[in-house]
Amino acid sequence: MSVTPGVDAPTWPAEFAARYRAAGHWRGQTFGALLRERAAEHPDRTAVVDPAPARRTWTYRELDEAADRLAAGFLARGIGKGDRVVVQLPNTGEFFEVVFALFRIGALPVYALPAHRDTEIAHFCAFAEAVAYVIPDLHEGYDHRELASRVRAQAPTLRHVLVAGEPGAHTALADVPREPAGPFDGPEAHELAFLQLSGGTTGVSKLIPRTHDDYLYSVLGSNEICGVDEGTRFLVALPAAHNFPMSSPGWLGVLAAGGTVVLCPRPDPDTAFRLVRDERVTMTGLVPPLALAWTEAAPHTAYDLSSLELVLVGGAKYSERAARRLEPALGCRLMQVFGMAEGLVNYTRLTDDPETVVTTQGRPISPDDEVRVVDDADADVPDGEFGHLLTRGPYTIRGYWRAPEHNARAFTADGFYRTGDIVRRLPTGHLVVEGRAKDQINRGGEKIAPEEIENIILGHPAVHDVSVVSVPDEYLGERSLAYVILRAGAEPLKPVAVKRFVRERGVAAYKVPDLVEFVDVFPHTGVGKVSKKHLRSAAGRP
Ligand code: AMP
Ligand code: DBH
Repeated sequence: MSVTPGVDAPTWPAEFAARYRAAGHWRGQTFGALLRERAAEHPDRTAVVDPAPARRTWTYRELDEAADRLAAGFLARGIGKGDRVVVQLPNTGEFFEVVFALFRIGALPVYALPAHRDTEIAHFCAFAEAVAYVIPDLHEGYDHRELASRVRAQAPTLRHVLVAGEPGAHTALADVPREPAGPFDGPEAHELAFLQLSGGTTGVSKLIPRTHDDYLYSVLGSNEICGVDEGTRFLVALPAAHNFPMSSPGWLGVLAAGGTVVLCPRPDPDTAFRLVRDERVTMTGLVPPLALAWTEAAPHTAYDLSSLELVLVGGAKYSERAARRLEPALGCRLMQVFGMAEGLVNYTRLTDDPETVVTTQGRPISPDDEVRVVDDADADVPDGEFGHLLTRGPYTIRGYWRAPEHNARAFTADGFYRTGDIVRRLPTGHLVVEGRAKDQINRGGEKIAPEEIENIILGHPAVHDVSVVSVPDEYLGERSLAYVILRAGAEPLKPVAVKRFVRERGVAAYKVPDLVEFVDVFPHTGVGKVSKKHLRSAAGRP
């Protein structure tokens, strides 16, 4: 089940690839080789700390060797180069053993989030034609083994379910044979490293194909901007599988620099602050609602947070008011980050003046990131004016995985990615995110495609039509609201019944509508399609 670059996933035209190599952006190194290099340089330094339930650590040598042995075990089980493996692990040490083992043999992790349920996992397994699915046994009280059994029944390509913990009906990860490391027919740096998930605007998440070369460039660039070095102790507070805590600068940046990754089982201030104190954490990345919760809790905490040097905040718009409060409350520096799993990442800089840090979402990592701000006809608008953000560059994909029709809409003919974000560019190059043109809800950094939820609600026998929109929320930034039109003569429903229906169809809990309202008619546009814009303004949104 091999992968053909340029066919399964569009890639950079040769002249661009040559330019990015010549500039030194693409270094020809794989993630596996990078870990090997760090392990050779300082084998005994701590790479990963998993504090819960009992503190476990991995030195660079231990992580490198564990990845080798597990890689050999995967090969022995018939998992090989180009195969897709859905990885749904929480923030535990096993996550790192598994993904580095897969990187080493050139199998591609498909990064599911712990919150994903039947609908999402079945889609990833089927669409990616995954051969294996890696899960925890129980996480936050939820039994992933049962989820795996249901998914397996519908996913013909899935040959292995591997469980970190008690395997139940499946195979224990610990029982994958750990042969001595062999020389592997590993990937080359220009080949794919993994498939990341898009937030999605249509019914299902698209898969984002990232290569070793392009991703490492963004990660090493992030390290430079954030000042990551071997003394960095980075707390992974968000799910490790998400692009932000992976690469901005994230755990991959920290491992690339020889620092220490500290895993946080839950991001609430009490759990996280204790870890900051115990592990002398210096850096972390948070979504705005968490940053606010930390800001509010910090002045009252008994834990010593003085090791914290830098907190990155991104994933959704961080209000200027909240941003102003972070540094005084936490006693560390703030950096805003505006990124996307498709590529482009912007940071405010440590050298920026304080006003720029609280009022902008930063500027691109690379001088070779091409940014255009355009009107509805794709004509450039002057700096300072609102427009659609388009981007192209050395770490922005040229197309989603096996999605030619969607790619034709999501990319311009000359390869710019249409981010769907509405921004303003300042003369300094800093971007201010002003809104969004794409049909998506950003619930505190968790992205929801309304269409996916609308399709589920339409399956309810009493529902005639539905439109899911965002409404402003003080804490999350946005929440979701489902306007529902019932069928004539249908039994009246309660909002809670609609929410239960969505939950029972098996989707991540953050996608269940926060609010449900029953209406007789939607505002319609001229062509008769539901006008999301009207619905949003009816709900008090511009
Ligand atoms: P995804 O495509 O799921 O990786 O999500 C990326 C999207 O998250 C961006 O296109 C923005 O819409 C949003 N986003 C990320 N960071 C920020 C930020 N700092 N401010 C506003 N929106 C953001
Ligand atoms: O929201 C995101 O996807 C995101 C935010 C900040 C991201 O992918 C990133 C930084 O790398």
